[in-house]
Amino acid sequence: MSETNPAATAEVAAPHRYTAAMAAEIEARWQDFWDVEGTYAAPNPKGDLAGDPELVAKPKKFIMDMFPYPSGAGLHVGHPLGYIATDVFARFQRMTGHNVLHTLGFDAFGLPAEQYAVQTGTHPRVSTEANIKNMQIQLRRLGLGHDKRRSFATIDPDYYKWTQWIFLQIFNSWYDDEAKKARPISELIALFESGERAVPSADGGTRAWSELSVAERADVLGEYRLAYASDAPVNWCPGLGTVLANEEVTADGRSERGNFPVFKAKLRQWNMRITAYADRLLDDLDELDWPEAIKLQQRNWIGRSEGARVDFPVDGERITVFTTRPDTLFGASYMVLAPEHPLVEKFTPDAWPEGTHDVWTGGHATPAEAVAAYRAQAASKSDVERQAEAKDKTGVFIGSYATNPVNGEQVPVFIADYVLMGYGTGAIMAVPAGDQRDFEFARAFELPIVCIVEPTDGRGTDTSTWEDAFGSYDAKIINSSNDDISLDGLGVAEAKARITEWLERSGVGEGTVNFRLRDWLFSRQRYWGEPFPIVYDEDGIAHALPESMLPLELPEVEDYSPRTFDPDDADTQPETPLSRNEDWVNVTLDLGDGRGPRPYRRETNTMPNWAGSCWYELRYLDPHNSEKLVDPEIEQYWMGPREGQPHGGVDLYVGGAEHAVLHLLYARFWSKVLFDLGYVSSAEPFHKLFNQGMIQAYVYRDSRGIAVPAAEVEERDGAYYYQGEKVSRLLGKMGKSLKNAVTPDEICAEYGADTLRLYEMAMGPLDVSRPWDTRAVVGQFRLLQRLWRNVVDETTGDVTVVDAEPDEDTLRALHKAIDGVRGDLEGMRFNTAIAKVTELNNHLTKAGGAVPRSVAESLVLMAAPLAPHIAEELWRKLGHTESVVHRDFPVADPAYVVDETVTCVVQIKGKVKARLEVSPAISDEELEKVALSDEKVVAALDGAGIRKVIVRAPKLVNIVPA
Ligand code: ANZ
Repeated sequence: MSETNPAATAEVAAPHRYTAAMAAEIEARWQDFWDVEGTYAAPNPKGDLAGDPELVAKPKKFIMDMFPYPSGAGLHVGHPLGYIATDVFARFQRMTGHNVLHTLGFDAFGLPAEQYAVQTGTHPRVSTEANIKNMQIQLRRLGLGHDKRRSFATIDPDYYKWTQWIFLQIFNSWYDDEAKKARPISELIALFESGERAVPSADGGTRAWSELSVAERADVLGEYRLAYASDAPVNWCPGLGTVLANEEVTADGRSERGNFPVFKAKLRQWNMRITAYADRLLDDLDELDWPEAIKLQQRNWIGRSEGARVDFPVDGERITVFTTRPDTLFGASYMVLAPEHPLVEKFTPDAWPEGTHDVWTGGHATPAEAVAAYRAQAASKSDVERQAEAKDKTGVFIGSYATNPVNGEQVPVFIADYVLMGYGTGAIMAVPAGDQRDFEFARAFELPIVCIVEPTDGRGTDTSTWEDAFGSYDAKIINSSNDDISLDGLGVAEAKARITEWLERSGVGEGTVNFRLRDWLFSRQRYWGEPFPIVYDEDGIAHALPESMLPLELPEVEDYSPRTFDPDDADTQPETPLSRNEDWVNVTLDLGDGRGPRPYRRETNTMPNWAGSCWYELRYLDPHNSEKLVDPEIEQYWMGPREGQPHGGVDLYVGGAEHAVLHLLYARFWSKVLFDLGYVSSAEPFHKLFNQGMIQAYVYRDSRGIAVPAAEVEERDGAYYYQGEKVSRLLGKMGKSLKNAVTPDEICAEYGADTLRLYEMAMGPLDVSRPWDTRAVVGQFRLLQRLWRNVVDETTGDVTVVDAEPDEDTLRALHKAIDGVRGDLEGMRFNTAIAKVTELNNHLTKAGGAVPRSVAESLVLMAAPLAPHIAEELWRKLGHTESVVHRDFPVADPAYVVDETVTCVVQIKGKVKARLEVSPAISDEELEKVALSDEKVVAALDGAGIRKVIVRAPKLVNIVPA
């Protein structure tokens, strides 16, 4: 799809025309100038970045992008959409009296660099730093007004020193449920020592802290620390040699990458106790200015459910279940444990009880055999697959019965994979009449289905005729009474309250809140991540490194790849790359704890790639501080709470919606810990969040379905051809693999960065996805050419503006534009702002003649946030010696903003009786009032009553007299 490039064909007759060559020259010159001058430096109130006190005294704006991963592929035009938007916004804020902090760092730990290292032997640092350099060059060309003094990469030891430091603060803290905040672990130890707080023990008895061994104390504290190591069932993939996140496992229990089997294995892993913050993470969402869709995703992810825990006795022991519907307890006709539930062995007898139903045994001779076989089968499935709705329910009876506490009935206990160990208590009471999964299971295993809710859909109470469960919350409870309590006739909410009260009174259960949120698995068997600042002594007890030993730098290793194993050998264990450097792993250290130098073994896992992005906003504030993570006064200045932002935070954070739960939840959690411990005044990292849409691109495929280079496709009569062969066209993602990537460099070379910026902003509302169309870019280039021509003579290069008063028409056009553009930029409606600038520019072009200086200057100022290079150039040409960047944005004169009027015709019985000058925006009601009170109309009606008034605002009123 080639075309003639108007920019390239600069006419000799117009040597001062705005062309691609001129844009390139202007842009490079101002970029250099801004760098040298430090135009975008945002002064701090103190410290090494302190500066201009007048600027510091202004209200602040902290405007941030989700920082990029420096990929080897570089940027395509989709990537900078958000960066350009925040830049336009930041520039506008600078021009409206704010001290603006806007910068960009790099999120540089992560898998791709490591895989590249495995393949090529290049150290991940080398390839990552090269990628960062390349990206910096690409970004610089866009004219982004970043304060470069504040940029960093998460792989810089000066940065990850503080990531490790935060880890230590989290490790050395516990959550006080009463105070509802994190506190230093030393305070918990003091409470244990003084006896103010009982030391928990597994058997429920009491123990004195002084009598515990060092190892026992470590174990107790491990139950409280906000960062703790535990043996958790994780997805272990021997074929890849690593554990995987749930999202990396396919529906049939294999690795997304490589298609190897994945097993559930218990491995010692680091976790973050994010669950302690579930309530606060939920509550504080209310006050954030975030898209509702993202808030909803976080709420669902945290998943607060109110319900009850109920104990079902079994042979003197008990199984505790979590249910959201304790009101359905009378309908619980069997129980299910997750296959991994620790009580399964205990309740699995040697032989099947007398009269065990054949379908319950799975054909196995003994319960133990049945359990073992079923467990093996369940272990090879992912949680997602186990919960899949449309699958046949499987399970097996374990040979024991429990007692339903409300009616004393003996109910059989099963294991089934639809019950997950990681949720609630890992055990359920099954109510087939009310829960669809239980219903399907009951049908498959021929279990009783007791009707305990009166169906409202006419199906009747005979469950043998039902085709599915009746799960409604708007129905009455039936068949639910014992000697002590009756729920019959109650609605769900009331029945829940009543039965919960009864459970508590009878000592068999209690009301409880359950969260779907799980603790955050925080270790990876990887090389390219932050090392843990943790060492183990000879007894295997974990110790924190003292702050003086940070940063703990990544050691060199010979081989970055994970060790892989026989893919089918579930009994293997991962071997971390860091463990291969024995000199680094085994060390003698004096931790300063009074124990003197001792031998230790370092932790050899690394942190997940989310760690570095959990707190980077704070480091932008005070990037060179070697004493503190961030100076409190500086943090307070940029992030502290203020009116309308009760939890403080960044004023605007722009990024993709795909980070709804992971990054945004983790970052909120770390903020809250740092807030509780008194290191920051903001309890939330990001006050306002905005999700930009995606730039999509057409993907062209040949008859085999293979993508062909989009740039070489030709269009003929609505069909598309590549090398003469017809190809299909579909809108998709942009990327190298789809052969449709367009780079910002290409567009900058062809038209300049200002054109690219305008085009990206003009494509549509920022939050909507839009297709890239290279052919349309020229439209914005032409706008800039016209803007240039309104100020500069293309032949002589002279400035053509005149010191004359603009005419009334132009004044109206100007002030309307100012008013509109101001509102649009503030509201991030960049596309409509550009439309208004275009309209004004066209008005001037059409009016012909020289443009009055005052109008030209306003126009340039309005264009400055959007197209900063050409604006800076024109501003200087207009005779100014200071940069346009910090000039005041024009303010509209309200006298010229009011709409012009339109003429409204008032008819009586179809005859024109009056003409009114009214606002084009007048409402029907208002217009009717104005018309009926008009002198001429009153006179024409001459006291006659009115039968009907037909109003078509703003142009017509038709009155029908009585
Ligand atoms: C009895 C019952 C009757 C239930 C009924 C539902 C409907 P939410 O709302 O998502 O929190 N459940 C509890 N623990 C489970 C586990 N580990 N694995 C699978 N399912 C589990 O879901 C809570 C409900 O999911 C609980 O309430 C329980 O089933 C089930 F008419 O108990 B219910």
